[in-house]
Amino acid sequence: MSVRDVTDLYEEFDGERLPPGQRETERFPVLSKGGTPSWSADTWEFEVWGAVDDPTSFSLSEFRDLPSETQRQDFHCVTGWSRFDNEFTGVTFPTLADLVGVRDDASHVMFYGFDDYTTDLTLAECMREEVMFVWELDGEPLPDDHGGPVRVVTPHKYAYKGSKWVSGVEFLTEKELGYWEKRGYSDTANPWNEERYS
Ligand SMILES: Nc1nc2c(c(=O)[nH]1)N[C@H]1C(S)=C(S)[C@@H](COP(=O)(O)O)O[C@H]1N2
Ligand SMILES: [Mo]
Repeated sequence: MSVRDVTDLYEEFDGERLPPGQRETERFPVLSKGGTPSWSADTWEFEVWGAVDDPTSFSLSEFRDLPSETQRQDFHCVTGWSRFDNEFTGVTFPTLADLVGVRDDASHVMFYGFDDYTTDLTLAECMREEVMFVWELDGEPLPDDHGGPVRVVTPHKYAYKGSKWVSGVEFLTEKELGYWEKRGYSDTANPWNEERYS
């Protein structure tokens, strides 16, 4: 299976592979605002709504049947650790967006998690191949505490932009702030500019 390596995306941000103020860790720490929500494959549902032509909901098997790929990505947590070379398998944001048809008036996106998490990005920041909805890490099902069965990854941003336990995506016609963005974390979250707090 071929792996798309996007660990060089730091070049676009005129930075080093390890963003300023970060240290590399071999471990994969777990960071959640609360506990790990429980889920079942039978009732899991993912919804796409808002400024789209075809609002759609997916069962877990329908979602995993979407065209998928594996990418090698780095992961940067705003609290200061980075984990290199994670292999994530899933569907890219642009692929999902094409499927539902994004309306011309869509400008922003809100991601929702089953733990009542939310996080926002501009549509342009989402329409990148490395923004993915992933269900495998390093060839294994994504562990529950890392957001399984499906989470979002945003290697061009601090990792709070990637919702674990993702339950859906809303396309917005104006900006709204997510959980941490309302509580003082940066809305733009570029690790190479150290955009940690707003
Ligand atoms: N649904 C949800 N997603 C979330 C969080 C959360 O609490 N709930 N925490 C965020 C934060 S602050 C980080 S650093 C990463 C941590 O991912 P990890 O636990 O897999 O390391 O998930 C992000 N996504
Ligand atoms: Mo974080």
